[in-house]
Amino acid sequence: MTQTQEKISKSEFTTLRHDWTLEEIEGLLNQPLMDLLWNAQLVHRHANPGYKVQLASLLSVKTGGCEEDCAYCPQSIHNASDISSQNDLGIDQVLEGAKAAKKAGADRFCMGWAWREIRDGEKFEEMLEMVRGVRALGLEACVTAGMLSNTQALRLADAGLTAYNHNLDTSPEHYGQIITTRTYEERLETLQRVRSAGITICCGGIIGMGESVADRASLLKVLANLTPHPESVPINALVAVEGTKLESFSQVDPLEVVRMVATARILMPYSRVRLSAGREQLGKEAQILCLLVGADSIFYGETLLTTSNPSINADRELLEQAGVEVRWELECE
Ligand code: SAM
Ligand code: DTB
Ligand code: SF4
Repeated sequence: MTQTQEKISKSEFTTLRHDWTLEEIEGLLNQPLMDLLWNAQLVHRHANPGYKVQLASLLSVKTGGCEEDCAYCPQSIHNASDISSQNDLGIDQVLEGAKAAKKAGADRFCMGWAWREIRDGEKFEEMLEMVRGVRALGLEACVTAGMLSNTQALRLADAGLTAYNHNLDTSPEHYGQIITTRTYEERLETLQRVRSAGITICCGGIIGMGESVADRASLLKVLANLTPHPESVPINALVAVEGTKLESFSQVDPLEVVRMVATARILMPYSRVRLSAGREQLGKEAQILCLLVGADSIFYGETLLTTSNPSINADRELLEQAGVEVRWELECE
């Protein structure tokens, strides 16, 4: 038995740790699949009894034209993706979207801005109003809009923002292959500002961008050693969009996503591990494995930001088949 397995089998499996080593995490990621699934399930069943799944809907408020050069992102001006120019959505449109998401059963409403960073002014005031409106509907509100200042974080907190999404995307070592216009350190500073303002952190990454298993372990190490752990951890599988620098990357093996989700669950027992982009390519069985071993949230609704996501009906069927509890009753109001 490896040292890691021994630790897990001693029913300390939901102890919160912030001192995971790279070797331990790689050991988990590389475990025989059956052992990893078993270990992750022990944690998942204990920390999240009932397999409840949070449904988070996404809406792109400001689409495309982003100055950052993220190699995977169709919204970057440095990529040649065909993002048809769209006007930014207004407060009413966003709140209509939030109402529809609530009616369809969503718990959280996430709003995205294709910005490198938040700038003060009319658009930020509108963002604050959107957050207030989403909260007034009784939904959790999440914003993803790039870097921010301390004052902006405090104003978002004051508006009632539940969570701020800012992903580390990959390991510190692989990061330079993917983004050159913003440093890893800047990302960590943004997360610290969000935390200091009292907003919960949604932070994860993407697999399938040419990284090694050691890179995946390294990303998970940074996440798991944040104190406290990020409250939400989105695990994205790359959606290789035409025109981006990663357009020719082949789809990641679904079992690699399962391994990443399972390991994230073991490392961060009480965080919400969100099975995020790339679900359409995963297939039903791999998604169910993810729900079994650690995913307790999905993005719900037919689009992510610019790419497609499984239909609401397909997700209802998936969750029903998996016997997973969700709150559909809202629809009947
Ligand atoms: N501009 C803000 C930022 O970068 O923080 C917010 C929006 S950005 C699109 C949010 C996250 O979506 C990225 O950090 C990345 O992890 C994920 N993402 C973007 N394009 C993706 C793709 N093609 N495949 C998988 N995940 C992607
Ligand atoms: C996250 O980690 N994934 C979501 C959300 N946070 C903002 C975004 C996925 C975007 C996938 C590509 C697109 O639709 O443009
Ligand atoms: Fe801009 Fe965010 Fe896309 Fe990077 S991931 S290009 S910051 S929208």
